[in-house]
Amino acid sequence: IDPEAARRPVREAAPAGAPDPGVDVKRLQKEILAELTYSVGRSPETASPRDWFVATTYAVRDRIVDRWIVDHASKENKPQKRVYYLSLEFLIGRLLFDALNNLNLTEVAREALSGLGVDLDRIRTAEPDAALGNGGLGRLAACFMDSMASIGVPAFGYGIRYDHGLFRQGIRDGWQQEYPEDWLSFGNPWEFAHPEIDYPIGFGGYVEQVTEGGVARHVWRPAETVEAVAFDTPVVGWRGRHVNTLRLWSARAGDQIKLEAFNRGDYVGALADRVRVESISKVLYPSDETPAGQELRLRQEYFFVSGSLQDLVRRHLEEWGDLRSLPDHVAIQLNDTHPAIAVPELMRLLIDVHGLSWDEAWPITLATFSYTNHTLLPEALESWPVPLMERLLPRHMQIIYLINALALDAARKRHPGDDALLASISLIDESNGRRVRMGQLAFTGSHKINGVSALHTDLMKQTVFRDLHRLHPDRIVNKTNGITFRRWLAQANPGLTSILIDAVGPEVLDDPMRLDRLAGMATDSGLHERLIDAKRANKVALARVIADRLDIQVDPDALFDVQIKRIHEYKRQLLNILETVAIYNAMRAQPMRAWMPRVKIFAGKAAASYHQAKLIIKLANDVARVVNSDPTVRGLLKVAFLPNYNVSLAEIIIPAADLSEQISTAGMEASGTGNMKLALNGALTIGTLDGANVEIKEHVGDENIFIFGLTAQEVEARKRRGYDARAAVEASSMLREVLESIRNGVFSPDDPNRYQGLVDGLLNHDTFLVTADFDAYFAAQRRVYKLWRDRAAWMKSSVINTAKVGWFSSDRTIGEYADDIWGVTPASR
Ligand code: B1H
Repeated sequence: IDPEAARRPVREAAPAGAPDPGVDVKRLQKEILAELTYSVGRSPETASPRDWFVATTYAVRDRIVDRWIVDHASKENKPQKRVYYLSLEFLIGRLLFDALNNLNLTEVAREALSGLGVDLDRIRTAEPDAALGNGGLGRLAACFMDSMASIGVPAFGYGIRYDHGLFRQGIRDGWQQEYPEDWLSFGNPWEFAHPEIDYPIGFGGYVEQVTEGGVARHVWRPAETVEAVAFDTPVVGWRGRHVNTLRLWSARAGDQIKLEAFNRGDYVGALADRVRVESISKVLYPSDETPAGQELRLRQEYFFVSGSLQDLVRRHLEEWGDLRSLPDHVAIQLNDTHPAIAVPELMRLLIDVHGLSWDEAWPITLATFSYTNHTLLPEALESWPVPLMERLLPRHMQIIYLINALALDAARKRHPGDDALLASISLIDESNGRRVRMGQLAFTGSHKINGVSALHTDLMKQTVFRDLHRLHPDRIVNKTNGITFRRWLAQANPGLTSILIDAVGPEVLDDPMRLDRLAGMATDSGLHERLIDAKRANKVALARVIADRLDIQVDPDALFDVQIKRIHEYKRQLLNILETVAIYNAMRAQPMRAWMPRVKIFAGKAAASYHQAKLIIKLANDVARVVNSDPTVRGLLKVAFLPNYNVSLAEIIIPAADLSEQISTAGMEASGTGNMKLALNGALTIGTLDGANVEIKEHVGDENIFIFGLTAQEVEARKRRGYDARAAVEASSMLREVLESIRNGVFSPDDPNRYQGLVDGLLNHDTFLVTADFDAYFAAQRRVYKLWRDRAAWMKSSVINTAKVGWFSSDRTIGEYADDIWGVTPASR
């Protein structure tokens, strides 16, 4: 391999979509056929779409591997500093079009396959949707991997290779059903198994003090050991310039104890043990914002953290020979507190295994780690019972106590007598049983702590980390989230992309800030027409999906109003449903008024044990059934709850959306990233001043977004005063009517009491202030329809949305992490 040649871009700026003159369609065709024959073992005559998908993936993967080897395998070529992104979730979705698009091979592959009588779009859907994550946090990790490879930040993503990703959601009689997800059942052509890359991961046991040459040392003697085995997926960046690695760990039982059991003839017992040990990497916890709190989850966290740290320490020693230089060459990002056990684990490795002193090890640890906080919801802040930690990770517990003692001593010196401060920064929560607080641990062990939007970062400083921030005012920084435009614009919406290329030039593919030039054309009627056509085609495609999956006919010319995200009370899907009922009532009362047709589209999963969220799904489906079968509103209003929301479904819904619902209770959504994807694709936002909505508003301008409702401060004040929902409902005749109809069983004639508890709950303790914001939300919806009637004005706003959200590219976000947190210089920014 000639490293220089392999590093050369596949092709410098050329319009997307045009076949690449440098790469022969015939050559790719030959390669696909060879893979089909010799790797898949099928003839073109008998190959299924899946076989073709696998063969195509192998052919594309080969091209990535050349560059990958250059980026990874040569010691002379080692990067100055690498980033290690530790995340329990990577919601990557399908990868074929990612790779094709980034290598500029999409059209070449389309032609190559079509010459073989195969439709690329058909085999695209044969790829399973890798759902190794719950929602925004996991998808962010996937967007970051794409951006790091694109702007040239040498990086490894480290996580778990779950056998089963997020459950598949079915809807039966309106109720969510969970079914196991099986993405690996037909193999995974993207990954390279490395059974030879394995590390022992210990659990339980005891800690021994040994003295060697007069020096006391701690040795952890685990009771059991699991092996972490590496599976690597290459992550190719834009134009194939850089390739990084997503290394996921799978659990494998070590064999020693087992052999003993076999020798005794107890092979059933030995196998049972193996199953138990290997269960660590079996399934993703579908909790999202409510930590599972189960021992298995803690085992997962330690398992992948320890494997990852052993791996990166080994690599560092091979490359640089001395652990004292670790922070010069390694930056470790903790994606929320899920990997926070990395702080004591690195201390353990440095001190117990590699012989450094505590005073040497601590500055290294602090300079190496940084931590991203993703939520302030009190119920989402991870903590583990001390007895569990002592039993499972006895050495780590000792180290945590010592970190805590030193931190508390230092704080006491600066703030003598401030017991409240000490209690709040302590790694141990003494208030309900003794628990280790993972947020305080991650903060104390990191040189930078970041929030994910400006508002969220401010609130972090005022709430959870108020006292830690007082002690370390230089640590908290903001890094507003971003999304990869390559997936969420170029791949998901090729129609819009080619219009944008015509309007502002192909350079927009490399530089999203160039979208800004579109603003000057915001009133161009020719542009409007093309955009309306492209959007309509996307809406027709979505309408087909709705018809296929739900047997509901929707009008592609209606306004598509979408709320797609995890189902959570704070995200307030309920507020949206209440408005739906209100407008339904209004239409029935005056069917002859000139209503603008609309389609309300919902999608999202609820945690399996989250009863209230599941009831909200049922309500959405109950309302849908009644509305969709009512002839009075036929052609005016349709409601669709699309099952099994995942990355692939998002790629269909987002390009077809007109209105984006971002209506969380202010102060509760840390950032949101769907809000960015929808605005980029030309949807207007109806939303609260929460998370990144605040910054989207600043970018697109007040006239091009529908903001309503209480601010975070006002929410705070209401709650402090004690909010009276009954009074609010009394004051709004419309809301009263809506709640009464739901409470009385209008939407649940088969079980008229179904929603009594839900409505009474709202009246008695409306924790998420749904009733407080209802009137403002309803009024904002009316502003939406006023603008929608004036299509030129609407399109102007839509164009400005697309034009002004270039800043929300995850390339920008990663650039900021690189500059301010990691100290890495991207090679291709
Ligand atoms: C976000 C989570 C999360 N914040 C616990 N917190 C989990 C917490 O399995 N668990 O225990 C899983 C996920 N996820 C989201 O992160 C925020 O709600 C969004 O507002 C934000 O955009 C996203 C990415 O920063």
